[in-house]
Amino acid sequence: MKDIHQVYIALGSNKGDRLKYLQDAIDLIFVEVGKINSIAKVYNTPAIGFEGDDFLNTCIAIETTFTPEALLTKLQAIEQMLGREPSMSETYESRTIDLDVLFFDDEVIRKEGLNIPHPELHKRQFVLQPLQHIAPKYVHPLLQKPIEALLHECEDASDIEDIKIWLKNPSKQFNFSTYNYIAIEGNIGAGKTSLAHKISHDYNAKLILERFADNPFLPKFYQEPQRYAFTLEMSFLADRYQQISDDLSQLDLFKDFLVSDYDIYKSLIFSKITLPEDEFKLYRKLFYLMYKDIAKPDLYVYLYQNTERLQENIKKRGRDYEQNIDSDYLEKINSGYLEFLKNQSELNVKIIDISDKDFVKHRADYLWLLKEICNV
Ligand code: PH2
Ligand code: MG
Ligand code: MG
Repeated sequence: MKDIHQVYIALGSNKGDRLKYLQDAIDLIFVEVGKINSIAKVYNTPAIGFEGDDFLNTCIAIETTFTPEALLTKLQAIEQMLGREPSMSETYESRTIDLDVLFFDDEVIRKEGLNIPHPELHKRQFVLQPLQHIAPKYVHPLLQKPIEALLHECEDASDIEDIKIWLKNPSKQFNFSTYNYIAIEGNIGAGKTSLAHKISHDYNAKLILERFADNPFLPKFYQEPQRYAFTLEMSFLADRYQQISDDLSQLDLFKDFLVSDYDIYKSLIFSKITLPEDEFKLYRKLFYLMYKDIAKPDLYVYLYQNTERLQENIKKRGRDYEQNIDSDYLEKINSGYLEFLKNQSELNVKIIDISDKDFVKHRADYLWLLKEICNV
């Protein structure tokens, strides 16, 4: 995954429906920029540095993969969307919304138009007060003091007031709390692992990943399918069985649910394609013996991707032994999955067509996918 940066942003509004502008800005940041980790209380504050109506101010902690420059550009675009007018003078003016980057990891950036940490933040109650609420121990990378100390020392004596109305975190619209165990399935190259990673990171789930990388039979199988199919399927089955039973028995108290990038049933789907009939029958007997005492996911997500895009993804990730997979083989696997899913009455299955989406590249596509997964 790309580098994830921890960023603090100050929000202010002193024009129009101030509270709504703050909420709209947070909602847009969530969609356009990244996950919102925390939102401070909202304070009513007198305008500092110019004559104007009182502000509402708050701060948020977010995560983003953007560079500081790209982040700044995005935030300016959001200010514009929310009716911020370009400033005509050197002095401050009233504004519907102001979004300032306070900190970007522990970086110090001093460039034309890009000043991080924000050069004034330690002099302003309207920044320090909300910031202290969400990040009291965060150490200012230049002043080398935690926010709580900066607030304590701050000479700005403005009269600021907690308005006791809370802003909402837009990530709450996705409700994963009804699930204990979500399995993400899909063809080779559909993006199962990327999605499982993102969900586990964003929603505090324990991640279970298929350990195919160290399966010594996989490269051999792609070279000589007939010879290695049975061995390969057996070793996958043994491994998946062991992993799933281990992971499901060691519940992690600090995680909210489990998310895996496979479901054990894939063993049967693949073996039906790779094994001759008689071997498949033997395999199936063993499979069901193991399958019956394994916990099933309470949500089974099948990511449908078309063959062309699967081939592109397989190229992109560049695993040597995967480079010559036939499109025919991929199509057989897809049909195998769909055939299996059609006959599942006990599993809660969601088939999601992602053939015109790229949830790794576009956050909007990722959020669309979360909505598909969570909407019951
Ligand atoms: N922002 C300013 C100048 N003055 N005063 C308050 N109370 N709140 C602000 O957000 C604020 C300000 C420049 O951005
Ligand atoms: Mg400002
Ligand atoms: Mg600004």
